[in-house]
Amino acid sequence: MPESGRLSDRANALIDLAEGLVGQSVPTQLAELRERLSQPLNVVVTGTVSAGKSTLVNALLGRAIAPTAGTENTEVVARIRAGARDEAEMVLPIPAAEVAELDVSVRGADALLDEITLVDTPGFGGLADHERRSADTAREMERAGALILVVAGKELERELDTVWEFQRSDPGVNSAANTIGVRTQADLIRPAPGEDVWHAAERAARDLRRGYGGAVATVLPLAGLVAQTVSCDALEDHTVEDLRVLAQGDPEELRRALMATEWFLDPQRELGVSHEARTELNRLLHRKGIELAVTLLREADEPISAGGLRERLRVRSGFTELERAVGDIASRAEAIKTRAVINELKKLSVGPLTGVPKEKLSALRHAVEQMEVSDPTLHDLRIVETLAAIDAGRVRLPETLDSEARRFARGGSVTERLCLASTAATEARAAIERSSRRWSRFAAASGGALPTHLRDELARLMTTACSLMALELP
Ligand SMILES: Nc1nc2c(ncn2[C@@H]2O[C@H](COP(=O)(O)OP(=O)(O)OP(=O)(O)O)[C@@H](O)[C@H]2O)c(=O)[nH]1
Ligand SMILES: [Mg+2]
Repeated sequence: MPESGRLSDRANALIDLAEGLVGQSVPTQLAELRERLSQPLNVVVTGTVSAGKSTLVNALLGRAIAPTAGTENTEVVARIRAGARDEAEMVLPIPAAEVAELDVSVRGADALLDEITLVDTPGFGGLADHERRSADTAREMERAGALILVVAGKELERELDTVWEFQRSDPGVNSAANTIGVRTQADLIRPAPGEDVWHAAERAARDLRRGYGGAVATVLPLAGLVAQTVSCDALEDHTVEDLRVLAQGDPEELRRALMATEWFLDPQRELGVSHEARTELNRLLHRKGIELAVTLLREADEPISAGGLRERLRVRSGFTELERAVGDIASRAEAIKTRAVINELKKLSVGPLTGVPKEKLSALRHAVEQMEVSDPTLHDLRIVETLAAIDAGRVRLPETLDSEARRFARGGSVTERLCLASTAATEARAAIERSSRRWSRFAAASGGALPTHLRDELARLMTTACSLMALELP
């Protein structure tokens, strides 16, 4: 089996080995595993009807491909992946009754689609035909490699069930680490008196995370429509000029107009910006997004350029954080898929399989276990998962240990992980020893809020990571 090179090569070599040992007994299963490994990771976007799932998908793609609307809209599952042909324009409307699902290939897509396939689903809890659509979504969950749960209000039992089902469907692979919660429509959250809107959004996201208990480690607030508009380059310079005019006008007048969409769009109203321009602004940002943009323009010490405003909206909408979280999953896609392969092979190796002698099964089991414990990338994934479990329990590690564990979880070179100034092996060896001792002490120390099993697990993983790193040194 190759000791170096891409993780997927090593996983394929493991499947080769399985083929030699037990192939005749389970040929289709092994072919499926190979197929799964070669495809991008399925990231399924689900949640309540009309929460803003398709809007979020478009924001991540940087193109408005998935249809969005104010009433139940996504009729079928849409699988959006990188491909040779560009089918983005032909997507809809296709009558739901005529197709079971849509497979949309996007050419020249964002690098994100090299690693993942985004799956937009109709979600749960709609009115029309909701049994069938919910069943479609549930089926999609079985093929999910990661989950983005989009929620626009308080947590619902139904959504939590979905998360549990996902995590239970493949226990060694799916966890809080590949589940992202998003509290969307963050712009519509009503702040407490004197509270900043964004502060209120962060609070709502925290409440949601608490509501979901240990199932979701991260819940990010997102003003989805603003995110989509900025990410899809739809906020043009002339629109920014209109926002500037609004920002320079009478603040009280604008505040009152923005209290209701109809008031803002009232043709009789004088705000210095035409009715058409206001309609366009409302389509792109919604009244709350307009309010946010105007506030950003007013608050700036120096005049902001159009590009500067777009950048600030990107951050303030929560999109920067979301993009980072999804990017993290994309960068771990190969490891997540490999873990799934390992799990399946492990299940096979427990047997019995018709016509396969016990010795061959135990040879397979041995090879699988060997890869599981010795592969640095898979090992990093376990650190990620343990950190997610710790986050989900809302416990904090001591600062130094926390940042060290997160550095290890990100992977990278020995120098990066240990945060060293030089690449000298002697220095690295000493740092590895120090780190290993730190984690052994951490394991031995008792007390604190962290549950013992998580403390032991993390300490064990970190000391093993140190040993694996030492092996990398010349
Ligand atoms: N103000 C505001 N509006 C949003 C946000 N996200 C989505 N919307 C709007 O909400 C409506 C529904 O958004 P979609 O993205 O279609 O929602 P969905 O969850 O895909 O809906 P279905 O596919 O019908 O379940 C659209 O009009 C969006 O423009 C947000 O964060 N803030
Ligand atoms: Mg939708």
